[in-house]
Amino acid sequence: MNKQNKDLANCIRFLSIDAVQKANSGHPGMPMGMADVVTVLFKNFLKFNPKNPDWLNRDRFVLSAGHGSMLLYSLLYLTGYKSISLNSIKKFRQLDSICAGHPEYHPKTGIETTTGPLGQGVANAVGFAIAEEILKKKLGKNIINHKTYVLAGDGCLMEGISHEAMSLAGHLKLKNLVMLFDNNSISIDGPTNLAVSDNFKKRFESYGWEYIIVDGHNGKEIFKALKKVQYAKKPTVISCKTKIGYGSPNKSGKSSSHGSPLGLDEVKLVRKKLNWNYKPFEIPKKIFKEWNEIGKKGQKLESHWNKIFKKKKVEANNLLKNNFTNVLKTEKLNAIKKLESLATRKSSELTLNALTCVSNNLVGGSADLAGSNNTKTKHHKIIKPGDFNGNYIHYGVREHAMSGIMNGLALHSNFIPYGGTFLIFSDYCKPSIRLSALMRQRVIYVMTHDSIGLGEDGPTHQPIEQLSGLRSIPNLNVFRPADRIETIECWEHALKSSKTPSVLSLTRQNLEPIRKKYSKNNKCSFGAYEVLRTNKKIQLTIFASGSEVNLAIETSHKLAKDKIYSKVISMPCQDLFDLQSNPYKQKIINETKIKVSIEASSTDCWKKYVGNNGLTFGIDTFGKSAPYKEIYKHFGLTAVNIADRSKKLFKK
Ligand SMILES: Cc1ncc(C[n+]2csc(CCOP(=O)(O)OP(=O)(O)O)c2C)c(N)n1
Ligand SMILES: [Mg+2]
Repeated sequence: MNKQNKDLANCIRFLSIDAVQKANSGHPGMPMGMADVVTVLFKNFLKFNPKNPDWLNRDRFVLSAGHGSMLLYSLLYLTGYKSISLNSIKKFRQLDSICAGHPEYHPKTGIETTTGPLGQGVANAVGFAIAEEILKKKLGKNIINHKTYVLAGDGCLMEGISHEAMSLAGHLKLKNLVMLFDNNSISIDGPTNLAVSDNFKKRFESYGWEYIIVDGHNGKEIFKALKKVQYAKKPTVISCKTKIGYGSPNKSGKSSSHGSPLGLDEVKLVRKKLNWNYKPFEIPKKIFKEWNEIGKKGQKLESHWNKIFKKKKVEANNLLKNNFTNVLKTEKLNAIKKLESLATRKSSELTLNALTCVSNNLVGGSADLAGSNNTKTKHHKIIKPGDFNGNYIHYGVREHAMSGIMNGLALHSNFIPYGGTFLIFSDYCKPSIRLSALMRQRVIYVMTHDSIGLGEDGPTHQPIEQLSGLRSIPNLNVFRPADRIETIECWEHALKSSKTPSVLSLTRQNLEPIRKKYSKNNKCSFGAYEVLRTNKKIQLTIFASGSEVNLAIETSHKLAKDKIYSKVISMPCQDLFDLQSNPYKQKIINETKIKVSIEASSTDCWKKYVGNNGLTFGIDTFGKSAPYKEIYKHFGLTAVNIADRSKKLFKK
């Protein structure tokens, strides 16, 4: 590194060291090790404008190794982002500081995504890169032509999600994706050779990536590699041989610099070693100015870009729009005209069929289950290697990466990604679903084969605890529609929820229609509503969702014959119901003392509705391998059994 770059990089090092020291917690090693690499990237290559962090055509910089968050905060502060002040850096890891322990996504801040769970950022970056390519096709390459850089560590690359995501990236030939691999051969437990002996070069090359190895402290080598990737034909990894904790006489190259403050004595020694004669948090004016100049370069780039964009602004804005209301209204009317027994996965396909007829930014896909999840319609165009003129991604059997990639697609601009798998495999998606919710991203998970109703595939494929688990994730709407109309309404709500991801839990088996009259209102948006009442005055409330609403209706009629009158509440979304006004909730829940619930799944999340006097009909063991009607019988999920047992509640 030349003197100027060394000074610039040392600003990052010392801000990181000092912030971690002050917080008395955090990870100094990575920022110290990668400071040289990111200095060259930000100074010479990265296209960004701190004055407009959300500039559409900016290069995306994703810090997948989120524990090195101080590296990102230092860069954002030094280059002039308003979001990060020196004061917030001094409050690193403190309540409500933007400089949180791990980067937390906020629009217009320069923090592109929430990272920390290792490997997620790699999948997000693949999503950004796909989004860039699709948008480029839509708007033209003089308007969209940015790169996505992702900084990943040994940990990210050990995680399975990175294998999935990088394999797909190579297959699709995402040439604008660049990984900066912090190849320091250290993780928490010590040297990585305790656990890994991958040949990285062979690994990346087998994915179809270009592999460049550089000394991560040699400015010229870093520059040369970054220059080369500007003309890449494939995704590229720049494998940066670095020293974790660079500059620390006693801790560099050791895992002891990974995740704890260096300690005041060691910090003094680092200052001496790197010849940094400034106080904690002090950035010498001259170097600070240089960093600021680097930040200012982007303003010119963006104003030049704006001139080109202006000519196409109306067209572009139209292309970025999502308008579904009319399509879905027509779809509801069509459904009423043709009432038939349908699986909700099929109803979802019909809805998608209508949605994909009109222009919008839906990007569909499935993890190798397109035909089972019914995610692909005849209007879809498939995204292929090097050909992004499409709106459907065959993710392959890569559920985790699919979910992380969808987060990237949603974060990038105005795309609404949806992706399918079996509900049981939501467990393979969970870490990314959680991040969709935490980041408030409109990602739609289409999860079919949602209960024992899938039948013969047996207990390995029959979800039991999945719905309960998903429902307990904050800011995630879990929908389980009961028929075609409900499926349309759940899709509508999911599409309109710009700050909340959704799971659509759909059946494999056919269901009889429940809603037979057109209603303008989206009843599913209330989370729960009445679908049947056998008398004006009732003694029993029966809650059910999805495939069990019909069972609830059958049970309710059966009980009426014995003069036990009830109402049936379809509850397609517990999360939304819990947000309703108190009077609405009281009306639904507290009309009768005695309540039962029916859902072919874990009964946990129904207990709060039925209370102590009620019964929950469901399954709290593993499922069974058999034709589905037999499994329902086996678990007592029949109108006869439920009616009999409910009746007993009145004899006490
Ligand atoms: C999914 C996940 N598992 C475990 C962790 C805990 N963790 C944080 S950093 C780290 C080691 C990462 O090693 P590396 O990427 O090489 O980072 P370095 O030590 O080089 O900074 C681990 C295990 C995590 N953040 N995410
Ligand atoms: Mg490492």
